[in-house]
Amino acid sequence: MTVWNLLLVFNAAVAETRITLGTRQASTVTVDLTKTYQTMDGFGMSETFQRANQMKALSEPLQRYALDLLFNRTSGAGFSILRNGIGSSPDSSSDHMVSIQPKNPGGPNAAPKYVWDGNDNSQVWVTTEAVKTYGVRTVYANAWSAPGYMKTNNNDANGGSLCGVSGASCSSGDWKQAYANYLVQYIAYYKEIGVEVTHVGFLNEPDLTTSYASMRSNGQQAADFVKVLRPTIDKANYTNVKVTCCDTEGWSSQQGMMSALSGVSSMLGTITAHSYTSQPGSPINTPHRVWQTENADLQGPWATAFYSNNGAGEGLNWANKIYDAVTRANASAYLYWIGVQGGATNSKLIRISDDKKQIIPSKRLWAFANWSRHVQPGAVRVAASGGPNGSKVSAFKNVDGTIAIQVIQGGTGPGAVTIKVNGFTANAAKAWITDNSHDCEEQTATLAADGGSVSAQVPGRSMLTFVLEPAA
Ligand SMILES: *[C@@H]1O[C@H](CO)[C@@H](O)[C@H](O)[C@H]1NC(C)=O
Ligand SMILES: *[C@@H]1O[C@H](CO)[C@@H](O)[C@H](O)[C@H]1NC(C)=O
Ligand SMILES: *[C@@H]1O[C@H](CO)[C@@H](O)[C@H](O)[C@H]1NC(C)=O
Ligand SMILES: *[C@@H]1O[C@H](CO)[C@@H](O)[C@H](O)[C@H]1NC(C)=O
Ligand SMILES: *[C@H]1O[C@H](CO)[C@@H](O)[C@H](O)[C@H]1NC(C)=O
Repeated sequence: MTVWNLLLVFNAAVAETRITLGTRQASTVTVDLTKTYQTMDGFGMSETFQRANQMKALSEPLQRYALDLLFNRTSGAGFSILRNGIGSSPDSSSDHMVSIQPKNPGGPNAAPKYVWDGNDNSQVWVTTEAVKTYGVRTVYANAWSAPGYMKTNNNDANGGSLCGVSGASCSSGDWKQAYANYLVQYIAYYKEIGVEVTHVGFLNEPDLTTSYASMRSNGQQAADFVKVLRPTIDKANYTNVKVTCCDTEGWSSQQGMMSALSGVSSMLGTITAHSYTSQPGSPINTPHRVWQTENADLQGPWATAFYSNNGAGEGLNWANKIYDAVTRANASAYLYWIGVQGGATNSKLIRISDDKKQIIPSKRLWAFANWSRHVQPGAVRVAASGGPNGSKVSAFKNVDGTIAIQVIQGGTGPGAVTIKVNGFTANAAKAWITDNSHDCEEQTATLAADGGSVSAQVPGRSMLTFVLEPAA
């Protein structure tokens, strides 16, 4: 018998085994480290619009538990990005974010009258904890609007535009430079307390007018302001702070603003978009990293399941949404709307009970955890293919050399999975499972004797994360 005949026999035997074992047959995920995609910045959420005040009002043990669930890489989601709101409101009533210059100083050229309460609606507390206790390095400060007196409608709510950008002239004058100075002052206040703001945004959903802080802008108007903001930030020596744009309501509306922004591309750092009116299904045309900065199941009744009836708030759905943004739309970051707050909707990942005596994490949090604990800032996405029928697979090479692989099994069939990373020898491997009954719990992963592959069982409707350590 020749070698070729032997191989044929071997293959026939494998085929037969596959038929016999059906869904229990091992399937292989192949990872190719030579085929690289985007670099990751991380995963995160926000505690803005006074949600941080709700956290701060909890008992001390519950505060710690909530912070651990958000930022701890061992016992929580290990989030690496915090998105803060830069206030624009004249007061702190209701859930308003108060401005650092609540009153008009007397025109765009008057000496500024900044006011800093050192608290920023408890965002100073959350940010300091995130950065100093848990090592979060990416702080995104994002304004929903300029203060009312800088705008065409003289109100920080209800839309209106920044005075001085194309098509927005005001009798009070051109406020572009004053707004840029204002944003730099916000960065400076955080610098004074030892927190580096790494990204700054001057718009939120500029394609939507709302009864809360909101400011309209098209691409041209955003470009007009970027031309003033970037040099103002540089002049203040915050040259490492990246300017983001534009946190549109949906992915395709952001794509629609890109051509008008092309003239200021070199002044932009990161492209940001939300997922409410259109989902991140394809890459935005830009040389910059792209972040999905806000999404949530805003109205759905509070749901904690990983999988129940495919409801919008279920963990498996969120594992899939993150997968789509990262693998189909090239997103370098994925942020939920709110981390911790009270109330009966799914607009947050973790609920404060009505009596404020409990903190209840949903499986959405653990779906995020499967990504954010193991895909660290700076990780590069690499090619991954294969996996059990009905599954989605992705893989990343971390800066420390470990390889993180996600297998989302949306189908009901359980099975064994073997991971092969081409050209990589592992000396250790771990796997963690999340499903209806597990929250990122460690699962047995078997490393082949030669370090060339690792295998584990994947139940139906679950998500498994593998981490492979390189041999020295
Ligand atoms: C994906 O993003 C990276 C930057 O993070 C960029 O270099 C690459 O061209 C993008 N790919 C596509 C298809 O847009
Ligand atoms: C994170 O959680 C682990 C496990 O509970 C704990 O030992 C560790 O101290 C926590 N880390 C921080 C920074 O609080
Ligand atoms: C920025 O740095 C330069 C060089 O170190 C220094 O001369 C200048 O005063 C700094 N400007 C501000 C606003 O801190
Ligand atoms: C994969 O699952 C689909 C339905 O979920 C089924 O139609 C198809 O035959 C399956 N393929 C294999 C190779 O089992
Ligand atoms: C993924 O989430 C599940 C719970 O939904 C959890 O059991 C599992 O430990 C998570 N895995 C990781 C790596 O965080």
